[in-house]
Amino acid sequence: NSDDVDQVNYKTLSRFVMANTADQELTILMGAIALACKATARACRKAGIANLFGLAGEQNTSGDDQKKLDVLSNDIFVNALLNCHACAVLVSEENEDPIIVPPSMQGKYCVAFDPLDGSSNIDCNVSTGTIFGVYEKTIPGPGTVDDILRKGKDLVVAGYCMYGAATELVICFQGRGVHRFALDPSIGEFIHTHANVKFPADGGKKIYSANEGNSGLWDEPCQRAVAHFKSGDKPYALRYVGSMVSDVHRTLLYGGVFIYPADKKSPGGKLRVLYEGFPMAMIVEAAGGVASTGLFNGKIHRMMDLEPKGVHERCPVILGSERDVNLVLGFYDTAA
Ligand code: AHM
Ligand code: MG
Repeated sequence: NSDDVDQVNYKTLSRFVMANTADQELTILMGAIALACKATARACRKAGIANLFGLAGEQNTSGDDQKKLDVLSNDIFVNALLNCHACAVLVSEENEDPIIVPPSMQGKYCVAFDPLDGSSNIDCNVSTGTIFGVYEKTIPGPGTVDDILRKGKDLVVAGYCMYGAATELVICFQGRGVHRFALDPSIGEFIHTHANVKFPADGGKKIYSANEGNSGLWDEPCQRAVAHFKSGDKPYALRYVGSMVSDVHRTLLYGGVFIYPADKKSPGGKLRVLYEGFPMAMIVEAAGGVASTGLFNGKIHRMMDLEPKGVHERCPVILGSERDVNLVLGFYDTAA
């Protein structure tokens, strides 16, 4: 039976990667990312026992207090990526400056990542995740920041790993198809569970996901969109974890819309273009959804077309099923 087949014929991540690229360096890089995800998953699972909850006593680039697990997961990712010899430039949410890989260890890929996203959920054992985007270097010579300040549509790989009830890795190669892998802890391997994931065809469940506590500070179209979701006899459900990976993952599988708009406190939005916006935008579009910024710097942008000028730049985020993202964007058209 199929269970027996599954126990002799493992559809591992490395097997999938080898079948989807002839580039051995990319295969090695994906191995390093998978290793770092597994090590981070283990750290999250053991955090209570290993005294890993709480603050590390430092602040990151945004002035946020760093948690012990933020620091540990960042060290895990930086070490794995440096030592796989496949990278030239690394950008992490937790490091103010890009890390330029020394020539003796340099490869041709550049990785932007948020090692442990969803900081506010770390200490109460709610799902967190890693988000990453991989570019291939196009300019010859040592790595520079220009190798990674690129549009989202140039990504070679977009992915996230969710540290939830199960550890799940979702990846997309060059916008082609979205694939889900679940960590089988008994063999320590990511196993391919779902190919070519798509949003539910009809837009799926009617769910909106936003930190509505900030709604008084949003622009008027977002306020009206959410008022619309709540109106009538069959209002939308509100679901908001507060970890982007979990909120986007649910949106992808069930449908609906995730919004983190600009607000009066943060006029550029909260989420980061390179390692939050772009990878999620590529995955969402490849799954048949829409990823937009809403009105941002005078115009509504397809998120993947943004051209970041700084590695920690932010943007507003409206993403999800075509039905619901277009519904939100429609309120910009009708704005006076
Ligand atoms: P972080 O990188 O400091 O964890 O912030 C990003 C997180 C996202 O995961 C999530 O979508 C958002 O911040 C939640 O923000 P808020 O707490 O303002 O709702
Ligand atoms: Mg983050």
